[in-house]
Amino acid sequence: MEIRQVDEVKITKYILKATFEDWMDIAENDVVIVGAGPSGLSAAYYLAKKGLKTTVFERRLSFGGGIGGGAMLFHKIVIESPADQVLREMNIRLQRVEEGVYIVDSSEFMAKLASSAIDAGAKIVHGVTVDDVIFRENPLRVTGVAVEWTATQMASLHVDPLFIHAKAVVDATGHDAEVISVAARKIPELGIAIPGEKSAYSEVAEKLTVDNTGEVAPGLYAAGMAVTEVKGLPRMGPIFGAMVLSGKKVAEDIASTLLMKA
Ligand code: 48H
Ligand code: FE2
Repeated sequence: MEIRQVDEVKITKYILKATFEDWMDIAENDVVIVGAGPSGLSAAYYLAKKGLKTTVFERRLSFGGGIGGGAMLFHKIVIESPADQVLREMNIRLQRVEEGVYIVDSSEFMAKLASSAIDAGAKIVHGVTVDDVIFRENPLRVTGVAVEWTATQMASLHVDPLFIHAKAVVDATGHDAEVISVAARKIPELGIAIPGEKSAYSEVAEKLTVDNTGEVAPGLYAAGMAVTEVKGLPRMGPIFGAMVLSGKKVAEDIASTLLMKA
């Protein structure tokens, strides 16, 4: 077998050139999604499918957020209808356990969610933490995010972030609703009060989470567990239908706003 020989410096230059071309491109977006968990990846899939330029920033070097850890590290996740339709679209195999209730392998769930979002056209960048937002007055609006390397943050280095524009920012950071929390604290004019998530009540939590998904301030949206935190809703435990449907709903809300304006 003849393996093509590539000089070390060429490897360096190809990587740098392609990386910076990408960063130049993703400095301006239709939508920035913070977090590549189930809600963020579902949102990215549906937004990209509608032709919106969508970038996902993920703090870790992996996909799936809480999917991988499952419940107490067990590798099965429960999904209920109608979220099974979304998983079927992505060729994720489901095991029916009762009418409208299914079990899915966590590894297959996260791998196919991520590849579906990427194939639809979303860009996912790992190792980047969003630690602030950009805003404008008159009219008051969130217009983007501040990004920093996760590694820089872990090393507690004093490094300023870079700024990224987006017509819509989605907080899909999970239980802590990190982006909305920072916006609520640093831009009190937005009038965001965060009551915090309630204890488990799965039967009602799934529907409440999906129904309350959407815009929390102009330009700033909540999806997934960030919704329960921001709206004071109960948690549901390791059942993920609402996460996927919340991602789908936020994508539909944003698409209807952005595509109407266009
Ligand atoms: C960049 C960030 C930042 C940041 C966090 O936690 P997730 O899986 O979030 P959801 O809402 O899509 O799914 C929640 C689900 O996993 C869950 O925990 C459920 C259903 N719990 C129910 C219960 O009762 O406990 O994913 C969030 C992702 C993660 O990958 C984080 O690393 C990432 O966001 N992230 N990325 N900048 N500031 N904060
Ligand atoms: Fe959780």
